[in-house]
Amino acid sequence: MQGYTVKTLTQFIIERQADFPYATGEFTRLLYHVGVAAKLVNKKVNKAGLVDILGEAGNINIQGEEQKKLDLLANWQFVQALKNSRECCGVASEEDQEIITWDDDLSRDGNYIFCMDPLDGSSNIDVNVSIGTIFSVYRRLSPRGTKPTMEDFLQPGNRQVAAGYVIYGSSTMLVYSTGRGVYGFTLDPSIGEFCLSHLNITTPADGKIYSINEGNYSHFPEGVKKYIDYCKGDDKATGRPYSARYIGSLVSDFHRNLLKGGIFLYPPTASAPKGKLRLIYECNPIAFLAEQAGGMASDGTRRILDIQPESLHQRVPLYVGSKNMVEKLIEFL
Ligand code: AHM
Ligand code: MG
Repeated sequence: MQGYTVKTLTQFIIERQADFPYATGEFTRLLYHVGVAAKLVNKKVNKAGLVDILGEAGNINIQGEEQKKLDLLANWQFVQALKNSRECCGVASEEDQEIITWDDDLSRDGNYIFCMDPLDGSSNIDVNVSIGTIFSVYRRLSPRGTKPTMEDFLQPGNRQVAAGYVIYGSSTMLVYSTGRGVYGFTLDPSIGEFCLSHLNITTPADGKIYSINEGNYSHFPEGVKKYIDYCKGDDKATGRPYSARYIGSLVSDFHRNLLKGGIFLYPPTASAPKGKLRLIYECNPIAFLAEQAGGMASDGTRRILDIQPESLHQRVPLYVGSKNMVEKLIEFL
């Protein structure tokens, strides 16, 4: 009989549990539930073209954007999974103005805080372009057995205990890090399991891709304009001109650049003077993964992971990717 050996996400996280001193299995259970929610969301994303769940749900989310139905479904699915895990005491989500907490004793006893963008890039849903879930995990600061407080959620990114994303693309992948390298798992739909496919991902120190919504060029800071001009310049020695690649879906743009080498930029613009992307559940997890893979993430002056958050839905400029490219950009800024 012919078969093939796979390492599933569940197996992998159980094996890795021993990496954490005094590991009790709580974190392992939390990640397991995240994997289950990702599979359920994947099923819905795949079916989106078939059933009538496409289109706008009619509500406006806290950022003033129209929420798509799948955003709401994904949000609900992850919140349920986190509640069921009993290891999470509170959730911050792009789709909810306030933090989510539960009243039962088990949840209040949970040690972890979960921050997420349940379905990022949702404007791409209707046109069959890859979208993603981004997440970030912290240990709570407030005592166990109590309701979490805002302070638990406003921790700088350097305190993340784990971060990751799920990309719903031509294949579905879950990529995560607990601070000991970055690992990628590809969903095998025939067995319904995420299987280890990318061991210890490292990103090239140099790349040849720049990713930015260049339509906003006239509104960019001077340094960013000059850097874009540099990317387009002709110089064999540095491999320029670079290629421009922009999907408009952060997870997909970051994932491609992570594997191939490149820089992603979301600078301040006239309509978004502080940048568009949210620090707590978009920039921090992406920055954590970038650094774990050997890359770099900055807001232009500060390391993203060292920014002290001031509010749940705060936005910051984001420059992330291959180390030498981000450093070069900072020279221009
Ligand atoms: P969303 O959270 O409302 O989906 O917006 C975030 C998305 C990112 O995925 C992407 O990088 C960015 O918005 C694209 O913005 P723009 O259309 O301004 O280029
Ligand atoms: Mg988003």
